[in-house]
Amino acid sequence: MGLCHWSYWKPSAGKSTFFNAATHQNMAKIGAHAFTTIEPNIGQAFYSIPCPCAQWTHRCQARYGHSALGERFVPVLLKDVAGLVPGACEGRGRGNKFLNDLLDADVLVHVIDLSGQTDEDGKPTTEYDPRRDVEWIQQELHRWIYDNIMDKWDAIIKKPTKLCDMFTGYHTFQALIQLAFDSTGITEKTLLALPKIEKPNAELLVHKLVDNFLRLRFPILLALNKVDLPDAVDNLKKFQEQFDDDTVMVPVSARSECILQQKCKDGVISYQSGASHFDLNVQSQDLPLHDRSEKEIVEIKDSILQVFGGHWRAASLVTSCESAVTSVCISCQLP
Ligand SMILES: Nc1nc2c(ncn2[C@@H]2O[C@H](COP(=O)(O)OP(=O)(O)OP(=O)(O)O)[C@@H](O)[C@H]2O)c(=O)[nH]1
Ligand SMILES: [Mg+2]
Repeated sequence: MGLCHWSYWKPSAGKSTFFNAATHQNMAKIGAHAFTTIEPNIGQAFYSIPCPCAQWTHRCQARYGHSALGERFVPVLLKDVAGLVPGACEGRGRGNKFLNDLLDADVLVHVIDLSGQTDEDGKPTTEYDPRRDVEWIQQELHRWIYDNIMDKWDAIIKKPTKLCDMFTGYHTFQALIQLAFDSTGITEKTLLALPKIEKPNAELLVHKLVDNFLRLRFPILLALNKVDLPDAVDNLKKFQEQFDDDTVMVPVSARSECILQQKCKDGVISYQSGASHFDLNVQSQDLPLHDRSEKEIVEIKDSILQVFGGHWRAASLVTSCESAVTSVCISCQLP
């Protein structure tokens, strides 16, 4: 099994729907109200990497985990956790229990409701700016680690090397912690001088250190969900304008993907996840399709597949983050 990816964040953003689509199962319960998920759902998803045979005329004969397009599927563990609400680090919602649930993750998938129809607590609203979710969630993560450090500040001042130990509890390795200190410019000399630094300056240094640690320890993917709803396209433009190329974000409609997968299981269409089209099966063309059902897949074709191409980009999302993790490992000179 490869990396662990935790699909997370505020209630009703579509985390469980995303989980079901990525794992090709209907395991997670979905609901139009906040906190449908309490206990985490854990399942296996796949991402694709190019198989060497993609460059040959003949495809290799791998029996499992191989597509006709010359891709290999690599398994990853995906976990769908309960929603996070602002103030979690002060105990709101499931509080620190939620944050502690994240510790086993290698990559965090931030599922965002791009339609702006849910507020930060997951309650129905209109015209909510989903970019705010990126901010407050990063603040929650930041405060979780920052507060843990500052709670022990008196002890750290007495023995400054203890500051390094404060990061060992986040299921990481020593080289990554070292990299966070290096990128903040904290040397052994800086550490030893810590007791003499004025408190506000020390706080600034710790904020910078926590930012660098978070960036390295928890690469984040933004899954911009519900792209099928009104306002989502306008909000997508705002995201593209505000965030730089280093931010990994992909528009998705987890609900549409679940519908296409189900229609495929029912034999109505032929469809491969990630493809930019589906074919109506010859046999089903003769069948009288249920009106609503037909309308639904025609809408997905027109508003999702034709606009966003192969919209189900969980695979490429994960691949992008895999490279983020790999680059951290390379920077840390790990195998
Ligand atoms: N239109 C649309 N609705 C979606 C999409 N994904 C999820 N939903 C709907 O959003 C609502 C919440 O979905 P869930 O997957 O249960 O959300 P969640 O984030 O797991 O919610 P909690 O477990 O309560 O934190 C449900 O009514 C879903 O049908 C999507 O891509 N498009
Ligand atoms: Mg859920």
